[in-house]
Amino acid sequence: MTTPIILYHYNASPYAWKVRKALGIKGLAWQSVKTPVTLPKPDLVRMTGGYRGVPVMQLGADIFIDSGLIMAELEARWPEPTLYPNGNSGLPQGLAFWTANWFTTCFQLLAAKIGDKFPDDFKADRKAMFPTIDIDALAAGAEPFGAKGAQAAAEFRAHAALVNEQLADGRDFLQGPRPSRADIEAGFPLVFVGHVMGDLAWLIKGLDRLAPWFERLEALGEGDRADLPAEDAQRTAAEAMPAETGFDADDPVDIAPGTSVVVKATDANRGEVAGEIVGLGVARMSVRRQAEGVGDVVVHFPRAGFRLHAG
Ligand SMILES: N[C@@H](CCC(=O)N[C@@H](CS)C(=O)NCC(=O)O)C(=O)O
Repeated sequence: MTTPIILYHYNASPYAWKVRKALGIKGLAWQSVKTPVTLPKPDLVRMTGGYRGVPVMQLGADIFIDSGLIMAELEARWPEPTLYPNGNSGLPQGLAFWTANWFTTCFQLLAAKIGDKFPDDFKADRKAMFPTIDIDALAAGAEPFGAKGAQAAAEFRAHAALVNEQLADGRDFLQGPRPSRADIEAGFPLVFVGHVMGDLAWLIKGLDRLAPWFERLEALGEGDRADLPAEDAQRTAAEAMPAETGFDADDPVDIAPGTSVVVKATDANRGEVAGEIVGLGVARMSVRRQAEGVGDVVVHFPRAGFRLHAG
């Protein structure tokens, strides 16, 4: 029996949309464990040990953090149809770092438009997670020129124009006739504005290739979703053994297998995960920990964007 794919997420999460779109391109069946939008997220945190971001994937007793690492694991285990047609596998993964930058304009736009209506618990939660984004100033609208959020909108359009330009020769998807990771990365800021804010048209006015391209992307679906109670996901982990992990002795970080560590994201306060380092490689690091009521799990993190701290 193949290991079921379990995704911890919520529908409005654009980062989770990326993974759902990868599942759609691959036509995979998967199980959905819903998390709240703000803390507390007990079912998620029980498995991760403290990371509170979304999406997170569980395969047996292995827990994968971050949309990029999740898609890499999906590609490794279910290679066809590929997310990387024509051998384009390196830089399309790197696009995640570009579109994460583009995505900051989306949150700024949201705060500028409706930040004054954010529920208090949501605002406090996001302030704690993104201490560098001043939601109140954005909501108050300190713009020297134009309407509230005008400069975030202009910056959004500058990024979106790159996608429009890539589509200029009439191709269906960014790398040709087949959808790829590049489409997923470039699509997710549009998801936020389209799904969460509900008004994409004005922002992409004049960028005429974007709407039909985004419709093609949406038409790829999300694979075959079934809801799963969190307790069933926990039972799956309890009955499984974590996979073996490699340990690169030449890693720039000088650390012995089994050392106690704490792992944290570098871009925002997404929580800390404490455990014993059991895997280290150029693309990922893995920490073994005990999940309450479940037993041993191994939590996998990408190297880019996460750091090891003394445990
Ligand atoms: N680098 C992470 C970023 C994930 C992220 O920012 N997720 C948002 C949801 S779209 C989040 O964690 N929001 C706070 C939360 O859900 O608690 C990834 O690619 O998975």
